[in-house]
Amino acid sequence: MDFNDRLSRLNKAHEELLRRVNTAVEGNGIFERYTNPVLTADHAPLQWRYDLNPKTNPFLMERIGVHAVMNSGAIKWNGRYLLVARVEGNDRKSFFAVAESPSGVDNFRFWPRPVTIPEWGEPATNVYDMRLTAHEDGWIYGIFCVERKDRSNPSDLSAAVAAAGIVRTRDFLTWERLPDLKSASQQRNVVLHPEFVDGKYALYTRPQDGFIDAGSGGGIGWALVDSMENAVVTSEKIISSRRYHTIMEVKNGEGPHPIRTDKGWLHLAHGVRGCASGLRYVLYMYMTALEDPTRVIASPGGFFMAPEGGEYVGDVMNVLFSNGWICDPDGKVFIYYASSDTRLHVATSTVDRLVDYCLNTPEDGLRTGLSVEAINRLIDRNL
Ligand code: M1P
Repeated sequence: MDFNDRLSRLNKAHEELLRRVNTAVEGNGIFERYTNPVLTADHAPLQWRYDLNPKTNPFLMERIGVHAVMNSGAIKWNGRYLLVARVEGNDRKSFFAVAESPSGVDNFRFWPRPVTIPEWGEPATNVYDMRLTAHEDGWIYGIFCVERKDRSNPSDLSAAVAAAGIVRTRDFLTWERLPDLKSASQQRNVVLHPEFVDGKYALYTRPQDGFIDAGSGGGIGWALVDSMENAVVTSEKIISSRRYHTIMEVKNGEGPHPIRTDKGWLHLAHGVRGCASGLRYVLYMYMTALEDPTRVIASPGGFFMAPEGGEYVGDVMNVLFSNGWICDPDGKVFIYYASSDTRLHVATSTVDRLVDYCLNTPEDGLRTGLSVEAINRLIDRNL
């Protein structure tokens, strides 16, 4: 093997992947999917994975494997589309890395180094799923899941505790770590609302009894906290509830922070149900009132997006998950969603279309007879 030949082949293939043009595919009118994922494990820079010195790596072998790139926070920054991606190594550890694109749908490139998140308290075993919020206080906050071993249960090797870690930045290079969210229960999928509410910071929460099980946690919660430097949840109100025989029977969680529209706050979330093949994760939407973000004003029934084709297959099958979207000033919306905990895709829509979807899709009637009635009403209008 010629080291330099192999290196130039690797570089060429990598550059071709990064320059690949993405095209929209016509869909259901609500949003468009795209032909290619926007980020995959293969997008990780070669410098992260290979020792490029022929003396110490004569076979030019991969030294550190990157296994997946998935659930990514998203933000428009200095005119570029920025993702804070969850990158997972072969060692199962996730970390964050910034990738940027001029278009939002293709040519995403990772910045040279992954993000170094300062530790707080007991060092995290794993971190993932950062939600970004450019808050009206002037900071850009990232809230993410911090996983640590459950020390109270040493004999169960998979026993873990989930908490919400908090960082803030102004440039995505320097990150200030703040204390983890204090809450009576474990927390995952915590998201910061972009505006003060009653002079306080507002959080979407997801109280859960255990690391995996939402248990008695009723759904997506809402909590007001006095400060982000010492964020303490004293009471939570459930605003998007889990229900029997729905797409969110087992659990749900807020996606990115909601988008402010003339007609209300537009929310993207994930819902989970159990089936013979395990847990099925789909995306759903809802809207809340501008003057009271805890009051649901639209609840379209069923899923907004579910896995399709190759999206079903991956490390954790049958999963769509989103924790990032970007709304451009012209109303175009870029929805970044991961499939099967393996790769990241984009779908595009507009605020007008998403609001129309939320306001005009029938609610889940919670029983089959009402689903048939809804179809019959539509047929009647079409006659
Ligand atoms: O594996 C599917 C998802 O499982 C978890 O989601 P939730 O918090 O709703 O249980 C997270 O680990 C998420 O990252 C993952 O995509």
